[in-house]
Amino acid sequence: MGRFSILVGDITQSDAEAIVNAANESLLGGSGVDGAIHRAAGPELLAECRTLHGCPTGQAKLTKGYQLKARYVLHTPGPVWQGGEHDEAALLASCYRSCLQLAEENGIQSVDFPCISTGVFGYPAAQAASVSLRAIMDFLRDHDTPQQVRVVCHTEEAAKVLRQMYNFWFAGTKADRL
Ligand code: AR6
Repeated sequence: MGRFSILVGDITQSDAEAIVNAANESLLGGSGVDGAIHRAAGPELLAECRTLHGCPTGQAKLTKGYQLKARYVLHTPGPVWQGGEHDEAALLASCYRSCLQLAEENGIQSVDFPCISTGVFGYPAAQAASVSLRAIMDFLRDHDTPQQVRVVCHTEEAAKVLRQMYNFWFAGTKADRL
């Protein structure tokens, strides 16, 4: 197994050292994966989030995982999709990078990501997949920590988009066809 993989599942059940929460700038919870993570972690997570006073889009903040299996949660507000010409790609890439940087700073060796911004925030799945893969693979190329990064997709369809994108850009598919 390499350092990177794509799977289908419920990120609240993840056994990674840290999971990423696709949050909003308030960091005070919401629907989607954010709601699921807060429900699974219990009320102490919200209590710690209240002490953080929010987080700008594209940045990340770390909390404990409380009742989750994951020891930590990396909270990052993704960009709201506004058609693609409002810095969405740079902000989305920055979410992935910020989480990985924070993981590295804290010696966290395994991180599971959801597909940030692709639900309520409306980022088209294929475009988000290409941005997220590039950001993750660039970081892994340049850093030894974390040792393992996974994207946990909620649906098989989302995983298929990511796998196709990964195979095209990073698994030699392109070179094989030349
Ligand atoms: N495990 C893995 N992935 C999941 C899970 C889960 N349990 N639940 C949903 N997803 P979203 P966003 C996927 O809407 O677009 C919240 O209200 C989902 O299928 O959770 O970044 C926040 O508070 C989708 O692919 O996050 C913000 O206000 C992906 O997670 C806003 O929504 C992200 O969908 C953030 O919107």
